[in-house]
Amino acid sequence: KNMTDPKAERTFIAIKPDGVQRGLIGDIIKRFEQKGYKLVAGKLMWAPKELLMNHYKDLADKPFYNGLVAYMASGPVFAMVWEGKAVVATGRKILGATNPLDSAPGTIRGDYCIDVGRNICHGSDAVETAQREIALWFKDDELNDYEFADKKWIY
Ligand code: 3AN
Repeated sequence: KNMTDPKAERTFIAIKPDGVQRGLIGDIIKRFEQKGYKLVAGKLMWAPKELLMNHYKDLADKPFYNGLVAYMASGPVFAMVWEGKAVVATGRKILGATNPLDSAPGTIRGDYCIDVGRNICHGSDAVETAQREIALWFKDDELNDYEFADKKWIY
């Protein structure tokens, strides 16, 4: 796989326990699919605390860190890898601003939530972060390498 191809950019998107509990998995997948991104991996997973602490290690000194890890461990998460042109930055736009009070209507957070501590979804904030997070949440053989049947309508 040619990872310098911009179309091969990948991001880690997770539907947090509140998103799963509220039945938003289908809606969130739909938004990435209809944009034209390709689902590379997906699984429902009750994440171990150690994985979540590692995932959020850069936030370890924040006052909300323990609560964040407890929230993420409170039920299963739907973890995904999405692929396509500028998917990291565009994926963040689809999610909306971290604080749902700042997220625009039409974004996932803008449409569905009001509390930063229950903001439904996670998306990698940079290409390097995405690589780290994908490796943390998925084994190599869980990442599916395939082509869309007819790409000319998407790119
Ligand atoms: P993002 O997830 O949009 O990259 P980060 O990395 O600043 O944002 O925060 C990671 C997660 O930590 C957020 N998605 C949110 O669930 C939680 N979080 C961020 N700020 C706060 C806060 N002030 N209070 C509670 N939880 C927070």
